[in-house]
Amino acid sequence: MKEQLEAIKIAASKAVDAANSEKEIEELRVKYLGKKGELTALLKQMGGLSPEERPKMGQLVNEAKQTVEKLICEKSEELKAKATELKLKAETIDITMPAKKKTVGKLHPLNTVLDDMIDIFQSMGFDVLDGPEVETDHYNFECLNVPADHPARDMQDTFYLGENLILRTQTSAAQVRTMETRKPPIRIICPGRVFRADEVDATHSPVFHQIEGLVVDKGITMCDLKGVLEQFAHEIYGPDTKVKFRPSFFPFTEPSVEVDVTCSECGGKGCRVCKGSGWIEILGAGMVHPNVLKMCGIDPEVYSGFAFGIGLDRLTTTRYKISDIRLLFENDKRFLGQF
Ligand code: 2U9
Repeated sequence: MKEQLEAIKIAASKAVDAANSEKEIEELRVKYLGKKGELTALLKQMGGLSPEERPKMGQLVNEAKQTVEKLICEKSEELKAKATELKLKAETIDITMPAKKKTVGKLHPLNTVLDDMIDIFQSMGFDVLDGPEVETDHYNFECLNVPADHPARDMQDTFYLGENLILRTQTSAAQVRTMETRKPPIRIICPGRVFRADEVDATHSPVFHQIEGLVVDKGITMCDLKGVLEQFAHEIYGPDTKVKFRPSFFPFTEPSVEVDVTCSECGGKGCRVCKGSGWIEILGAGMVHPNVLKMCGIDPEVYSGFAFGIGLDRLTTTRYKISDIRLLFENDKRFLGQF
């Protein structure tokens, strides 16, 4: 039995030495120390020994068990340490490596200009409103006093989605909807995308952006229109900018005006940008036509109002000296990254 015990100890020591994984170590623990293990089997055989030999042999088997247990524990610790070392090596971070560059997004130039304009009008007490891009003929044309034979209603100029359904050609429809639901005083601006079936070139796009405004109350006059729009022009182009109101015509306003400011490029002397005139047109405006007020459920005998429309895209291209309006819609990151 003693020889058997020695043989088991030698075999166990060799096997533990050769083991290379936690799994193998576990298998050896079962093989030698488990309930059906080789050393446990030896203990069971001790029944056949004489009463004098039994305690001696029992002690030897227990010592062997402790030795094998110790070998297994040490090897297990060694393997665990090796595994941790390998894991740490694999996860090593080289802190001297240059960091990956993080790119930060920027506002689209149209949004920068729009934000500035919203700030200016909000500081004058205007609310900002939104409306649907798909509109009915009724809200886009009918309520705005645009007659049935007006060229804007032609398929060539407007995108028709159905007999009465169109892509809005101006944001005015949102203001019509507001007049139907809100009582004066009304002081709102409606920024948004509008659509016209234009040929695409450096200055025209079938999709562009407008910011329209509307003020309706008792006693609103052309003086209010001039005051608000002059203030706007001074805030956008600087306090020394001269502002000129030229008579014009729109079906939805009467009287109507177009507003020019002194060219910011040449200061009014005349240059390539203003085509020698010294002036740049920035917006159209006028007193809301009584027919429009009536169609929106507002009594023109009691209330009056003024409205204006500003093209956002041209304002943006002139501010940033962008030569082609199409660049605003292509979303080329090389272009947008410059602003
Ligand atoms: C209501 C009544 C009247 C909005 C107005 C203009 C004049 C105008 C152009 C500017 C450049 C369009 O984008 S553009 O091509 N707009 O000249 N817009 S008055 O008049 C309104 C709006 C709403 C209820």
